[in-house]
Amino acid sequence: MKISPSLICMNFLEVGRQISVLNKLADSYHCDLIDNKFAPTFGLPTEFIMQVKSISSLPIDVHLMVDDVERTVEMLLQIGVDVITLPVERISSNAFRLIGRIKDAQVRIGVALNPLTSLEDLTYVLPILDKVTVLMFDPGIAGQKLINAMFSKVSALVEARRQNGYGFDIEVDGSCNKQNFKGMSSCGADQFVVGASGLFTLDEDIEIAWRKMKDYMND
Ligand code: S6P
Ligand code: MG
Repeated sequence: MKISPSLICMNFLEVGRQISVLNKLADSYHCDLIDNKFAPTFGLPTEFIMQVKSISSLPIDVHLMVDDVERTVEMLLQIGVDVITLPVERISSNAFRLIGRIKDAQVRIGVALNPLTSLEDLTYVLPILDKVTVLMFDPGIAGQKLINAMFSKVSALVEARRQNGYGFDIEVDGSCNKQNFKGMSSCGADQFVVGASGLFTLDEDIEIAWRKMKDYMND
């Protein structure tokens, strides 16, 4: 099981302190990049991602929620991030070209599915992915209610992986918190993006917040 804090949910007045604590606890960082077109808000600036990179050696996973995927990928390859998670809904005309470009740069490749996107859209690409991210609610805004039907999407993905012997990780993003964690993990998810409800609002002190998160995960 791997835990990836969603940095857009952190306390920006405490970035340095929170990152220095999370560096010792988290498995990777999840950075939402949003263009206010694909999803209705703005995400983290690339400058922020570069600064986090300068004070951490944890893998940085960038979750793209943008229309102009190709241009954004080029920027991220320049920065040198570790994982790029592409929006399935925006890559249909050049998915294999784009994935090839990312793989050639030795960067791990994930795709994220909006709640309405079905797994069939991934059939031909699943064998070459490092990670699939199931969005548990519509993209862009933190703190929304989880869509229950997404649990069966996670289970179907676990089954597809088992049947075909694929190697991708299965990540859940959105509303991963005390209420939903057990359901997510019993469906077979192996990577958990924790945001406002699952980590950052549990306590002002990030170390205590992390402990509280681990408590509900181990319950
Ligand atoms: C949502 C985004 C997520 C959120 C995170 C919010 O579009 O992809 O990464 O930042 O999931 O967490 P929470 O606890 O507010 O649902
Ligand atoms: Mg995200």
